Amino acid sequence: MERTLILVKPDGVQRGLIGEIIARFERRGLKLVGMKFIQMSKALAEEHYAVHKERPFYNSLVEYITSGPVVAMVWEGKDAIAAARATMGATNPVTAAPGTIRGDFGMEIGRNLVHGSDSPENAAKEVNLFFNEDELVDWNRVTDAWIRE
Ligand code: IDP
Ligand code: MG
Repeated sequence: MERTLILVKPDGVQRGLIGEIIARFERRGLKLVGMKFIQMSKALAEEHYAVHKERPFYNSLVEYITSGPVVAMVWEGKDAIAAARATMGATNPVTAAPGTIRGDFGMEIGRNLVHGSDSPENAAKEVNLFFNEDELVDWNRVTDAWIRE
């Protein structure tokens, strides 16, 4: 079973899209195992986006992600990372497919509503960055037999 870190970014929160965004992961069949509503510090943002440190948009990215509260979540499932990223859509909302979160609600790459881990290695790092082990809930979902073969 794979886990992925998902963030509803500050634009998603400010625009009242928290429920809409969570619903898409939930109804897809991913299982929620952790969730918190936080204001990210600059230090947390810099660590989270450390891989982008040399990119020209790094400073504005840190500013964006710290500009208001975010919802941080851990979702679990078979191929959770790829499934979540497919549900999110392409990084640039203009080219993201309709039906995806970014394709349905976004207009610009710098306001693309959600973050999702992109590999098992980064997912493990990001989950640890945002959550302590005791904040992740191990629970049985009664519908699993109808979601997984
Ligand atoms: P991802 O969020 O789809 O994984 P990444 O390439 O990891 O995309 O980029 C991280 C975030 O940086 C994006 O979600 C977006 O908010 C921002 N970003 C990426 N490329 C650009 C750009 O060219 N201009 C401005 N912001 C960008
Ligand atoms: Mg990324």
